[in-house]
Amino acid sequence: MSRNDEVATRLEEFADLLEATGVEYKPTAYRRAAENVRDHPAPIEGLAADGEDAVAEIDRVGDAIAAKIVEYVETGTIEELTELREELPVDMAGLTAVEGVGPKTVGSLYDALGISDLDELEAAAEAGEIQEVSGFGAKTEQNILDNVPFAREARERTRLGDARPLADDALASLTALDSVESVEVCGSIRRWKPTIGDVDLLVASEEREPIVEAFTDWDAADATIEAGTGKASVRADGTRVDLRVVDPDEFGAALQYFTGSRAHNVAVRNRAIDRDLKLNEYGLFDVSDVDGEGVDDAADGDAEDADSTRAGERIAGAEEAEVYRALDMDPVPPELREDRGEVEAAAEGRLPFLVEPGDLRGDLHTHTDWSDGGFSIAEMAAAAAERGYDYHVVTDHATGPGMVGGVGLDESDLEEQAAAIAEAAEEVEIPILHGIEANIDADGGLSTDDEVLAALDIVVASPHAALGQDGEAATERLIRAVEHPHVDILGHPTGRLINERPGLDPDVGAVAEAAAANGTAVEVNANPARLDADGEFVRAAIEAGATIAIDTDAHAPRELDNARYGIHTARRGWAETSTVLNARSLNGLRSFIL
Ligand code: DGT
Ligand code: CA
Ligand code: CA
Ligand code: ZN
Repeated sequence: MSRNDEVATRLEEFADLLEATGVEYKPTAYRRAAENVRDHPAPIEGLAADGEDAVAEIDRVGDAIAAKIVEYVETGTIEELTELREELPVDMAGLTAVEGVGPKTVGSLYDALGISDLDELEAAAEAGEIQEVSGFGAKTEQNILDNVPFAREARERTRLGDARPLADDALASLTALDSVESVEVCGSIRRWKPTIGDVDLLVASEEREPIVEAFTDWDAADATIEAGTGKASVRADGTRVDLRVVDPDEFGAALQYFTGSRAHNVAVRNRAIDRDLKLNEYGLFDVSDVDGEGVDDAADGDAEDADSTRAGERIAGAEEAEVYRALDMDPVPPELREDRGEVEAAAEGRLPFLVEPGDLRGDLHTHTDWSDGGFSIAEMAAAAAERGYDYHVVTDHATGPGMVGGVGLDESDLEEQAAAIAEAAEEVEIPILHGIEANIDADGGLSTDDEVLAALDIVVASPHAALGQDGEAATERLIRAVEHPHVDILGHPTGRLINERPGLDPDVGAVAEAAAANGTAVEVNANPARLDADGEFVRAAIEAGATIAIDTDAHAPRELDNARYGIHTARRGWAETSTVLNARSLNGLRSFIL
């Protein structure tokens, strides 16, 4: 966490506490200031060293807030914040993670019932105490009950998009060490799950201590949780990062073991047992010559420990792929390791030819400063060309419900934009297609007229409002949208925001069938806050025979690099290169969107 981030987080906490205690206006000022501090290009500690005036140069940071920032950078605390925390000793972040619970609600519930954390909130709701508080009713209480589990999980798990860059940073610093022979991420992050509990890293080396030491000294490590022989855990940016160091000849087996998932590993281990072999984190062993006593040299002697030995003849272990091959399987890509048929497929030689990084030829869902993007058509298209794409598609927002602040384009805006696109196309090396992101109404209609849609190259239709409707309504809504003759791509189908809101809960099989039948592609929105459709939805789409689009929904050039998250999410859904619309040539794309 940069110091700017840290200061911004403090200011936001300040704003929440002020709001909870009933203060008006000030909270908004603190939140705006926080946002600008977070985005400010210069390190805040440098400005603070130059004094309050330098800090107050940041947009929306007035003298009072600047003084608090300097106080925080100099002393590590803000006196007024400390007082507010004492006045309202609650887990604000945890409680406000519950949809519908804001700082004001937290303040009222603390005053009335002394509720200070998620567990107390849930218990009070279960006991029917919340509906008795003035200003609250049975409906609010039920909402709280429904939303606590989501909030709890959100507090415990980190978004892939936050954890992956952290893991990459750790990988880079470990790779730089002389004694490191190989290093890999494992666990859920290697399987590219949308959220991860902790980051797991594996190093192959003959040495232990220098690596553990370098790891606990890693720049991003805020605290060491534990450090032992060949094992350590640190906290970095609020996320736990586990490191294990193993011998190079055991690296492949350890990688297989610690990548998981547990269910996948059970299935693979059973194949080993069927062959009179033993698979554990140390290797794959032939135990046919080992008698019972020989095996039983583990510390505690219970069943699992008894298996965790190096007894027997090692037949594989240095390379992960050789572990699978020795079990008569094709090596299974990590994204598939969820025990959803991949073990059988690998044994029968019918694993999918998964889409790979580098397969994409263009991005089909991007924004510009014509709607809520921050960059011009030419800047975005040039960034796409720089990334080696063959074409670029601009899909700014259409007007409609869910579009706040008039960011959406109407018919005449789109005519103007068509001319601007033609002009921009002269400046960049790749063709630019003109599309739109239309809004899917609550009942599945589009808030853009057919003639307007017909004039465009490509139509992405996405839900932006009414995301709390029930599953049945959501299913009908999305089916109607994919049946629309002008819709080419169903954009971020559920509208979820990971760890923030669950989004729609449609019958994915039914939506997938409709998408396949109508020649509408299902988008994997690669924005790491979305990853929508998720792996399960993609799998349903693939099984139904639908086409997949992997889009970043970029609002800035660097967001085009989020494509990696979309690719790996599509892989979790068994998507092959051939089923990915934007892995096709421009001609292939054109014939699909006709
Ligand atoms: P997470 O961190 O909650 O997102 O999920 P994972 O899958 O990364 O789980 P984690 O970090 O607890 O452990 C990493 C992998 O190591 C896990 O996928 C499977 C393996 N593993 C860890 N502990 C055990 C264990 O006690 N038994 C078995 N069979 N596998 C384990
Ligand atoms: Ca993990
Ligand atoms: Ca772990
Ligand atoms: Zn959208």
